[in-house]
Amino acid sequence: MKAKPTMQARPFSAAALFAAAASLLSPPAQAETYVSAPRDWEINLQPMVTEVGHRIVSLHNGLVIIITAITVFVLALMIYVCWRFNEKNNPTPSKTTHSTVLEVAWTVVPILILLGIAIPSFRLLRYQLILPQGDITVKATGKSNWQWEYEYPKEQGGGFSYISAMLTEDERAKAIQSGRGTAHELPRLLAVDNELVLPVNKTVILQVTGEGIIHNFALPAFGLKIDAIPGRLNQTWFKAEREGIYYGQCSRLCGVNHAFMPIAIRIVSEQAYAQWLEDSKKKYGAIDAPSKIASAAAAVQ
Ligand SMILES: [Cu+2]
Repeated sequence: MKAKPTMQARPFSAAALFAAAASLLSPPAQAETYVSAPRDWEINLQPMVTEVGHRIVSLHNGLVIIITAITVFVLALMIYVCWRFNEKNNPTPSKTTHSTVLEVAWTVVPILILLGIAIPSFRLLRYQLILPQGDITVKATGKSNWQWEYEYPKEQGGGFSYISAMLTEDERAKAIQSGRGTAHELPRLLAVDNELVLPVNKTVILQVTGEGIIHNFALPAFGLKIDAIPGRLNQTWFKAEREGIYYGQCSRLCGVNHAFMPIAIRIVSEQAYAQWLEDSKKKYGAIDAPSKIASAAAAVQ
């Protein structure tokens, strides 16, 4: 499946023209990278790449069917009542004030509908909230200066942490020019300087916390959304099925730069991940001190 463009340039936008020109000048990327980000005119959920995401989509689709059926039923009922019981068609109105059968029915039927929604909904929550055995643990901290910090534990070949910040217009233009990625791969207001890099088809345990203010780590294509609360360690998990760049954003109103703290996760092959770990240890300066990441088992209990 080929990736579709996620952000289409608005006509006559100088920045977009510049970005397009820059992408033409940049050396061609080795292979097209799948990019998951909001698209123009998108009305549905983003294509999902995790099991939790697939389940969210099927629950969502089921709910749309139920909502549509209820709306059509109520509308049809109202139209029928307006026509059948108006003064012309029904000159002598009935004096009925109670109908036990009807009252029981309109109580029991909604209860059954709600139960039908609640059961799959709680099943999905359970699947989402009970952490499986993880292959990799990483920690994301929402900082008080509206940036994310990612930490890789030493026990898994990491032992470093780094800050991930949104690229400004200038930085983005430079990144495109330097061939780091195309305009499509580095969307405006979503591309960051240092992405969270993780391997494909591995269960990742993600620990999320905040520093100073409450943020929220949300990644639509993973069906992932979890609060980053100071003094609290939240945990969630995902297993991405496809390599690519996945964009999300802080989803808790957290202050002046709330709109400018995107989340970028790059899912790569296992070999590329091992290589990235090695390079990053040099780049970010691995420390020998024990990792600040709590062991998953300790945090669960
Ligand atoms: Cu935030």
